Amino acid sequence: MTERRLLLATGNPGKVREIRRALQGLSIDGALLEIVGLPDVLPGLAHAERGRTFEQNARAKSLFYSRRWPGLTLAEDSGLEIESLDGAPGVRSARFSAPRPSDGKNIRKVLRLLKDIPAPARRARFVCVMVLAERGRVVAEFRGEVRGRIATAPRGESGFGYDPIFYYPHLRRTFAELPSEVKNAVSHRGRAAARLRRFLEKKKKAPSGGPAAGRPDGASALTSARSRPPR
Ligand code: ITT
Repeated sequence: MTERRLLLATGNPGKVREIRRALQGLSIDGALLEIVGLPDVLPGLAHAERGRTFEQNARAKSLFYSRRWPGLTLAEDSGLEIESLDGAPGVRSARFSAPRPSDGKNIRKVLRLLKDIPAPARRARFVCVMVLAERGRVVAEFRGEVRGRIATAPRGESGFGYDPIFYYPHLRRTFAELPSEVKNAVSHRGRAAARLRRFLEKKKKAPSGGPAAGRPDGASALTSARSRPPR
């Protein structure tokens, strides 16, 4: 029997919440898309990240888990790029304060490194690359970005990771001060997920497996969602 459940292959609960919300209510072939997480179906399995780009890491994660799961598998790699730090922490965002990283320590390290940098030069962006794979093959890739600035002190309680110091000028709030549906509407992950959602909606209507049919390398489906620059 065909596996109709989509595996959301991430160990980060913040990502799980946001991606579930972005895909909620999506039905494929008349049935509501069921999303399962790693602890539900592949407990105890972990994948070490080694790539130098978000694309490499997202592909590697998605392919790794898709070889162990019979249905569609979605993984994503994301992070914060700070202009005055030459793009750091980038793909090292989760482990920026290694050896025992935490969101709090990561934030403190960023604030320390930027302590003499004035507001206009604190430009940053969040990037998210999602890769949908099936049985060891990439089906499609989706990229989302959002531009903002690094605040001088943390503000807000929602979200996760660097949200308390990511200031989004269009709404004059840090991401941690936004309700999750508002963050999802403008964030790197929300933008990538909106593209994924449209792709899955089209895929179900296409008779022969969808727009990526015959082009499973995903290059044809690579799509990007960039934000407007900050005002
Ligand atoms: P998985 O690999 O299991 O998906 P991870 O947290 O290790 O989980 P990444 O390697 O992609 O995932 O690291 C992403 C990090 O980037 C994340 O831990 C945060 O520190 C940061 N980040 C990404 N998106 C974010 C967001 O929306 N808000 C705040 N921080 C974010």
